[in-house]
Amino acid sequence: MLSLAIWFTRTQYKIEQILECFIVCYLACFGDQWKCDDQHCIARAARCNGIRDCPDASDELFCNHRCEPHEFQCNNGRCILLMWRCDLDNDCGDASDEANCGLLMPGDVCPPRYFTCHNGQQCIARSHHCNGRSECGDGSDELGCVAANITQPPPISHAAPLYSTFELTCQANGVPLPVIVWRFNSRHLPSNCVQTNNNGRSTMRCVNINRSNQGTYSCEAHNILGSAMAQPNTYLAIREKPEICFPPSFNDNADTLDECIECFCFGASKTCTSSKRTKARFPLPEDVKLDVVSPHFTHEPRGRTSSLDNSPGYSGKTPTVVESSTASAYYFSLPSMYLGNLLNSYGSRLHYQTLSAAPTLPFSYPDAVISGNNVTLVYYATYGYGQAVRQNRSVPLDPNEWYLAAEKRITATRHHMMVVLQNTTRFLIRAVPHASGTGLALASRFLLDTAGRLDPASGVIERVSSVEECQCPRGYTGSSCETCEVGFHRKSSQRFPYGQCLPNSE
Ligand SMILES: [Ca+2]
Ligand SMILES: [Ca+2]
Ligand SMILES: [Ca+2]
Repeated sequence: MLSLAIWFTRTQYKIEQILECFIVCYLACFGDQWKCDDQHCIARAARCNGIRDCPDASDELFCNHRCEPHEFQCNNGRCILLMWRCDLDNDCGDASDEANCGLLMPGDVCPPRYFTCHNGQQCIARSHHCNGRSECGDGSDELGCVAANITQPPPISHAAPLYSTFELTCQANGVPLPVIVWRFNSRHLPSNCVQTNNNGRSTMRCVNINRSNQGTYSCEAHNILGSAMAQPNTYLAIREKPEICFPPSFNDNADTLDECIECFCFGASKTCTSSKRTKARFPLPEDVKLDVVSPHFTHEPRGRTSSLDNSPGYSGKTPTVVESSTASAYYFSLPSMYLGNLLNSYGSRLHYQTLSAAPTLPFSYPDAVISGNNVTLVYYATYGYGQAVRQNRSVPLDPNEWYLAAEKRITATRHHMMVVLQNTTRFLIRAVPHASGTGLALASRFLLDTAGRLDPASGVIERVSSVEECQCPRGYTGSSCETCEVGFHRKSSQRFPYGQCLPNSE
């Protein structure tokens, strides 16, 4: 049973609707016309044309004025706060802020523009919700009032190709539900961008973007108790190159189809794009102790029986391996920081320096070894070790430059590299003899490039386009769907060589 007060409000609303229809249907101007303040109709094109067309000249009022993004432009040209729209107060003067406020839907207790008191017995004007005075009999219109605040800001940066669609989302909280507004370079959004709001979540979408869309997009939330600006703002960089690769392949950096990389996604998806994350560099702290190992290779020129020797740990100061290095190959074993899931470094490089290396090496041992998931890959540098005090070296995590350790002549594939990087258990860098002839040349200043978060201070917008970002089905997570969600487990089968994430109940 509806209370008498609500029945009265709803009946009043219906009479208003009929009245409004009467006005719209019989008294309003036609669609291509504009209504003067004195109710005359003039051609829409005559508004703000510099000529007085309305008897009261209202068509030439507020002409060079555009309201701010967080304001509503009344039909009479005035600007009022957007949050004042549809709150049952005539803020515009011509009541245009109270028109087109939606319809009473099935299930609604109170009509649009009203706040429903919690007891369900009363409707009050929305302008009275959280206004500091109690209008609901139960005081519920002043309960739980919270100033607008941003709960999920848009990302700090985004790069999108010319003529593509660019989308951002921003989420806000507050009671009353805040109005969310987007700005571009602190002003109105460009004409090819629109925003849609749904229950505190706002999506801003720009279609067919061009060079003038490059700049800063910001999100702000307003309600009667306060306003909040999202931090950070999003900087959109327009990439001039057109898109070449489409699922099931990707690579924002490709110039030709040959450079497209297949979506791997560990067999769970065929839809992926280049990672939207920007390049980060992870340095290895200089005080980290590197172990020295001497692994056995199946194709080693002179067979060694042990797979790993018992070399003492490397202190990072004085080389402790003093035997002649001509009979075997020694390697610095990278610590756990550079092991585990390295998928975000696919296609990137590991940089380091060698100090005072001996110029020549007797055997063609690999310069780097990487293992994971029972696959071992080896890398041979195309340049030798110089005698310089410091020589910059790097190892690319690009499969085309690696071989299968078990079969020296077989080049690694994307499959091999992805499987290794999913859970890297060993990453070795060749330790070469010191120029003095005793001990090993130190390796230092390790840096691993990866798709990480952007350092806000650097302002660098470079992206790691070789890393995939897959659209994973339910149950999968990770940029390459490489892990199962909580509540799921991985099960291998002939049809799913990388395993399938199944609910724990199955
Ligand atoms: Ca005019
Ligand atoms: Ca109003
Ligand atoms: Ca109130």
